[in-house]
Amino acid sequence: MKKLTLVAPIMLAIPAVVVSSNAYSADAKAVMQNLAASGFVDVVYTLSDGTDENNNANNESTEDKKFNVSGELDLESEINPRTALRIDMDLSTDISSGIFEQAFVNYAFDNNMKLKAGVFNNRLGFEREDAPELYQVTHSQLWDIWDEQTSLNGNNLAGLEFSAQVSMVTLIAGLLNDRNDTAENISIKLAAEIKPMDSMDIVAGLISADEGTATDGNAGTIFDASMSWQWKQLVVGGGLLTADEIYDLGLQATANYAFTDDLSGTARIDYVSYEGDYDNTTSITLAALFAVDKNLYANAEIRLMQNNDDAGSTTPNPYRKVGDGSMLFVEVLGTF
Ligand SMILES: [Ca+2]
Ligand SMILES: [Ca+2]
Ligand SMILES: [Ca+2]
Ligand SMILES: [Ca+2]
Repeated sequence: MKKLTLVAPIMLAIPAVVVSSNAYSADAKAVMQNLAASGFVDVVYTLSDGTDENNNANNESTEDKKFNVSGELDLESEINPRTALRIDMDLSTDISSGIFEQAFVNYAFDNNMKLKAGVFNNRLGFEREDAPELYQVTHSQLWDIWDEQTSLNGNNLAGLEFSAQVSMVTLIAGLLNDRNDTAENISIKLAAEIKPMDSMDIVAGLISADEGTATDGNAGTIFDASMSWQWKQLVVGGGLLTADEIYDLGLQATANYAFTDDLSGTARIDYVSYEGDYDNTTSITLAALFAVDKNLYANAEIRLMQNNDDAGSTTPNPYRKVGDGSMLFVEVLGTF
């Protein structure tokens, strides 16, 4: 689901070791020799008609006419043919900067059985974590629900994930820290990735969590199923999500068409219905992605959002992921 193929990470220049050869073990040397660095810088300019979610007490948009800059520095190393390490650091100017997005050890028992330990991306859901992996600028409401229902930065999990591949099916079982970081609780993940053909991916599964009280914002166990399918220059895909509490049903569909090697267009619709008398929320996105140069991309998105609390509730929907209006995003993305 990468929006454009990213080049292989460049090798990090490692200064020559001048101390005695005993200073590093053979394993540590191998780690350094196999170290690869990659990352990105993401600049987004936002225009809002003033009715988005990010309004202050005077009902003015706090995102309107603002530049938002974030980035990431990733390191990856293969210690030996069976074992790989990866660290992704999220960087920005706010308090979530310098925090692990991912930090894990991946051990392969053989070609088909693997164990991952640490902090890592949640593979459930259609959309991936980072800007270079998205066709448009914003994440869908379904990804935003996963983000909110995981206490770590983004849609990420901490613990162990064991996977076993049998033919076209990979089964995944995870023993995780509680998704909401509730004391003395754990979360269990059960999922399957199915690849019926090269051009198609299907992922379905659940992550358990304690639903807590009716008002704590914890949605409990979430079930998610998504698929993507590529046919020539067209990629279509989408997903659905449901939870014990709060979210009755989330739906999302995306289509991306590559007009040329450098230019693609994307249309996305998402929809969420909620428990109780809150109205559903819908958004429609149209986006264009242009490769300006190698490793340099420009993206523009207009997002139309509907959130009309008219189902009889006098309190605004506290769980909604979009406002009621329209926003325009222009993005410059550099990768290395
Ligand atoms: Ca990342
Ligand atoms: Ca990230
Ligand atoms: Ca999160
Ligand atoms: Ca709850």
